[in-house]
Amino acid sequence: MMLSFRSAFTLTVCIALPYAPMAHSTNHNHSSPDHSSPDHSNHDSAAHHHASTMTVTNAKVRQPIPGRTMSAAFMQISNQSQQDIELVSARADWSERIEIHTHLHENGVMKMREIESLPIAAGSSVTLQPGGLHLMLFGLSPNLSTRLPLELCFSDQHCITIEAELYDPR
Ligand SMILES: [Cu+2]
Repeated sequence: MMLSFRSAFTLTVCIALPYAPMAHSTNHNHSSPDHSSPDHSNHDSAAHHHASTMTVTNAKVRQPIPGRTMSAAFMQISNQSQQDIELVSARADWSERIEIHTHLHENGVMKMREIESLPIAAGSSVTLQPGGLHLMLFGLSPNLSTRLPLELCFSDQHCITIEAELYDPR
């Protein structure tokens, strides 16, 4: 168990490094809101208010094991717009770095992998949960409050700030 965890962590760091220095500034320059989806020009005003179309429920941060500075966050993200939107980054002042992770089975071993973005199809929702998709939290502050503001940024260049609840799984 420990062995597979360590190797997954090493793998994660290797994948993460190229992206780390530019996490926020250059990630999603390609999607300009002015002409992102010409095909919905006939639709009504909803397309111009992306921020309110992403809703997050049941956001939780797992209390780290004492002495550790790494943990994970879980939540359900719903996309109520008429276009596919991706979660591209997350940040918080109580965590040095946050990555989007998924779990994969490889040779019977569960491994974590960083993914560059998390697609959420129009009108659907995605659940981040233990053993599956999650936000990986690195460099956690030693004294976390029970309610943790967390900023999520999406491919339509909108960011929302939600509040995650600290919970103890043990
Ligand atoms: Cu992870």
